[in-house]
Amino acid sequence: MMDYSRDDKLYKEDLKKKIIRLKAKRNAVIIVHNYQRDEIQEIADYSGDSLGLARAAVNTKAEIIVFCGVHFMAESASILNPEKIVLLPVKEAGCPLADMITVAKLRAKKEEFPEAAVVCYVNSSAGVKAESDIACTSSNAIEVVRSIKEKRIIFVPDKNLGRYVQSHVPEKEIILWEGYCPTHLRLTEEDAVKARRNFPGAEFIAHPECRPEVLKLADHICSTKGMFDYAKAADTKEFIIGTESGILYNLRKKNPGKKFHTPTTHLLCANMKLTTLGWVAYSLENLVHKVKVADCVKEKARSTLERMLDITGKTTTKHPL
Ligand code: CIZ
Repeated sequence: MMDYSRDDKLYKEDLKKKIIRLKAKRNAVIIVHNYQRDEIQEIADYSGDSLGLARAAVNTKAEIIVFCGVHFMAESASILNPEKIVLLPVKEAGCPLADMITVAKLRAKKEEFPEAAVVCYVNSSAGVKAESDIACTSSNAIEVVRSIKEKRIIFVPDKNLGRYVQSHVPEKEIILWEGYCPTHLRLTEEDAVKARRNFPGAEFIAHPECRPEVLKLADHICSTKGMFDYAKAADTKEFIIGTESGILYNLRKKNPGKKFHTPTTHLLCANMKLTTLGWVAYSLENLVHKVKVADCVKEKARSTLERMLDITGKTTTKHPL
């Protein structure tokens, strides 16, 4: 039995070897969100945004999916793969944005606007998905909203993403929800101005969950997947990245000739950082924590996710170990 409280380099190497052994024994796959710790990115079979990871979960032949991310993501993987075991290594890894909406409050809003369609950002619970017509991620939100026949749309729960989508789809009337991502909100206009001053040759790429005054200062606004595509294709050699700083690991790895800066050291999601190598090994060894979705919402939430998957392209990146 390993002492999971240790944190030295040799111990981490031992843990990685143990994870590889356990993965083979369990026929498991490790899928990792872009915002996870560097040490977790290093053991990823697949890394990406929630849309890419949802697709990876659907396509894998493995029997067990170890989902290194937060609860709503693992829940989506489980909904889309009812026959597979989905493990979330740290059961407390939640999402404050997803917690800013409840099923009861969404039902009340639907009663207020009965003619409106409901689009839910994937950062929401299975219950909220079950009450919605279609899901979206930040990489396909505009495409999803454009695809809807209704003119009025209740967009939940991120108001900054909703506002950003509205600016691209003026023909729709978007009713915003008062939710936000506390990590992205921590990036202030002052931080962005300072970063632009400190790195005058860099392009500033911001995530649509950022404040509108920050988005006004950006050269380019996109999802994490969009950030990988943009950084790779651009002639520019230096970038300021306005999203959770875990993304810097793979941006740097995939673009060795380019420089990436965080505009502030505060862009850390505490929930994303809960997952460690120790927890992944523990999770595989003890088959915990199994993510289960209540039968009463599973089917409805699945249709909401599948409607999104049906209209958007393939986005997963494979990282062989
Ligand atoms: O969709 C995701 O995974 C999130 C939370 C952000 C992004 O832009 O990828």
